[in-house]
Amino acid sequence: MVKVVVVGPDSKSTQRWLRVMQAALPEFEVHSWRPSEPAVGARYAIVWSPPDELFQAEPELKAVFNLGAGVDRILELPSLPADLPVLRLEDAGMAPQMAEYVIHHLSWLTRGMDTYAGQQGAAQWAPLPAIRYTDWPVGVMGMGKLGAHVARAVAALGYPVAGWARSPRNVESVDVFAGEAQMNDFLSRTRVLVNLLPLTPQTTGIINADLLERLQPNAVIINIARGGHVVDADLLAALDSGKVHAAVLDVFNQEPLPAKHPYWSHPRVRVTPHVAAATLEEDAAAQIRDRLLRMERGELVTGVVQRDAGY
Ligand code: NDP
Ligand code: OXD
Repeated sequence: MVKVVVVGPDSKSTQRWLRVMQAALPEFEVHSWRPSEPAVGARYAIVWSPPDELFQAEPELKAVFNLGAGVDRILELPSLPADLPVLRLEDAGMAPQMAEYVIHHLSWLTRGMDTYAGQQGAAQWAPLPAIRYTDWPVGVMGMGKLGAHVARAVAALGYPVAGWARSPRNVESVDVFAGEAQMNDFLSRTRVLVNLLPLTPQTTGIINADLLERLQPNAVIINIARGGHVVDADLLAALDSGKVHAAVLDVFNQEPLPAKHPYWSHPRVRVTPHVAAATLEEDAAAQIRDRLLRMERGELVTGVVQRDAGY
């Protein structure tokens, strides 16, 4: 039987995914592995934030499956062989969660729910003027599996929506801008910036003072991709100067976010603990099972990371 090894960042996560994958892959011999345990001799690895030693212990691997969409934490491992195919989850139930997260926070701000929450405390009945969607142009950075879905969902509500990607593409109801050459046009029409880029050398620190300055006044930042996209000092300065009205942050340069970090207590920052879209066990297992079976039959699969591009 072909051997598969399951490896998480700690033994609790490893055991959870071991049970899920043993149930989903009855045709394979599925084992767990932790550093200091004997090697499994696996052909495939299914991982989330694995220790670097995995790739020294398991030299026979033919492919590694990431239990998430973002592969930044795997690609940075020094022992990951340069030619080992890395596969990531594509949507796998995360896109609807992302859309719900963005729409929740967006409409909280645009419909004045903060104001109504304050009014309730004072038993005040004071309707605000109706929303004008054109006052809230939304721009989504990253038009991949998650970004394109979020952009379409927000556009369906009536907000003007643009997207930004590396290469031009068609996304229904969304104006897509591409590359450095069109970045300024994208930013200058955007008030609510949603980040769904992968973390790569090109996108690290992309949400910095220069980018924030190019957005429309009273901007809103919704970062649901990676903390490494944001230069925290620049975002805090833009919040304090009023250039940025509010920030909704799900991901951070250091996770868990340190207790003393200014984001926790900033009156116009909302913090959530990296939950914008969780990996769903059944969807992830079904997607990985389908790809494993295809690979064993020698067929092509989607979701293979372009190592030179970093996503
Ligand atoms: P995809 O790989 O499907 O899409 C990436 C998009 O970003 C593509 O449109 C790509 O352009 C664009 N892009 C990449 N590099 C650049 C660049 N230098 N300039 C402009 N555009 C660029 O990723 P997903 O949609 O699946 O996931 C996006 C990210 O979401 C993940 O990498 C992960 O970090 C994050 N995530 C966060 C979660 C959370 O809970 N907070 C959960 C899941 C994912 P092109 O189309 O031209 O290739
Ligand atoms: C992912 C994540 O990349 O959960 O899937 O952050």
